[in-house]
Amino acid sequence: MRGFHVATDDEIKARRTTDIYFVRTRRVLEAKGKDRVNAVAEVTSGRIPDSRDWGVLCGVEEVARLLEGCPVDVYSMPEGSLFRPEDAHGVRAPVMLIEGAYGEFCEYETPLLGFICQESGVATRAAGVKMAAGRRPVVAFGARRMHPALAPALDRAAYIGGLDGVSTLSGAEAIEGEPMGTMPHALIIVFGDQVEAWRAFDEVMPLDVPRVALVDTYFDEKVEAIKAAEALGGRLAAVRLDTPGSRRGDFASIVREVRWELDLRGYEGVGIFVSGGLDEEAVRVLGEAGAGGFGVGTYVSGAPSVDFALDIVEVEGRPVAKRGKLGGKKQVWRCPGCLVDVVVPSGKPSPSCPRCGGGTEAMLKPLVKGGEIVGELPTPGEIRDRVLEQLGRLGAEP
Ligand code: PCP
Repeated sequence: MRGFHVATDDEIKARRTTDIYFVRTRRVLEAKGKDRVNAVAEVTSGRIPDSRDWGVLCGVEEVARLLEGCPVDVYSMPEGSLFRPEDAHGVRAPVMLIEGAYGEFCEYETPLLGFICQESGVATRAAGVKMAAGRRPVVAFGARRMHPALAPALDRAAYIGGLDGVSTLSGAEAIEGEPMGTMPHALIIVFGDQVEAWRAFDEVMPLDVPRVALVDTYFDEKVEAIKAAEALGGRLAAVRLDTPGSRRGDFASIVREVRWELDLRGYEGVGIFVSGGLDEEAVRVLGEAGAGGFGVGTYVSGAPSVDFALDIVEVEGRPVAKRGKLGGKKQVWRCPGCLVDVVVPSGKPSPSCPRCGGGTEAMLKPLVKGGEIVGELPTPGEIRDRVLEQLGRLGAEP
């Protein structure tokens, strides 16, 4: 009897989360002796949510694990690669290719797309938030808005996209880091007194836990922020504002006021951390108003998926395609400087960059060969660094 309504690793590997029409397709092909037909399929995106022209590819490691043991070859852009739906000439740019007997990988389409559609959606929104925050830290607070079974995956995607930390224990494990957080209103309400609660937190928590006092439970944020600074002095790292919507009004002005009053009293070293219903624009505006850190939940963990699709483009070496797609196996060549892509048929020479005339690099790299994982699977931290480096150049684009 299933405790929670989630598929296990074994069920996902056993294609129990596939769509029935793939099971029927395989049966028909087997019955007609066509399941061994060699096919090349490509994964492309239609559009990126939030009218962005770029996305962050996430979920590649899980695709490798999904197809491990399946006698196919997979080529993929590395996890954390920025991708665009089309190249510089408007040609759809594949982020992944699968090659083998179609009957072998037919039923993996659903879970494969599930991994990269949702996680790339989350990683892309996280990247947008991180670009808005700049150097100010952003922590993923969104696990409570999603099914808990997804907490490690969504926190990992948020971190890979550029967020600086995650709030759940399983998410922290997934990124090989420590969970981050402050204190909930519940702590203050149980104590019935802010100062008593802040002091108890300071007394009980190990020294490596930053003292971030929540300052919006009962009184005005300015008043509580000053109280917290006076109560904890030099041990107070920051105050958190999670002002309820009914009292939020002009949140930037509230942040500015708290900043002013703290500085006036010599607490320039006390940061201001804000959370609650934040999106990219709010992070940008509140950062300019003096906020030094952010907790972002729903906007990232509930990000819309990227609409990746998997399409067969070659059968037995012959180019094929449904309407709207281009036939034949392809390679995506990227100018490492300009991040501009050019798609050409596989086997053709590498083109020069249409923007700077410089050389280009092949983006679709071997990930799985005959069911064996051959591609590099970097750590989440290494992938995140790669994302931030690319975002830096994206931000610098003319
Ligand atoms: C929670 C947390 C963030 C919210 C949820 C998650 O607030 O502190 O503010 O972020 P989102 O709004 O971006 O989804 P509450 O549950 O109001 O408060 P508490 O911190 O006391 O749990």
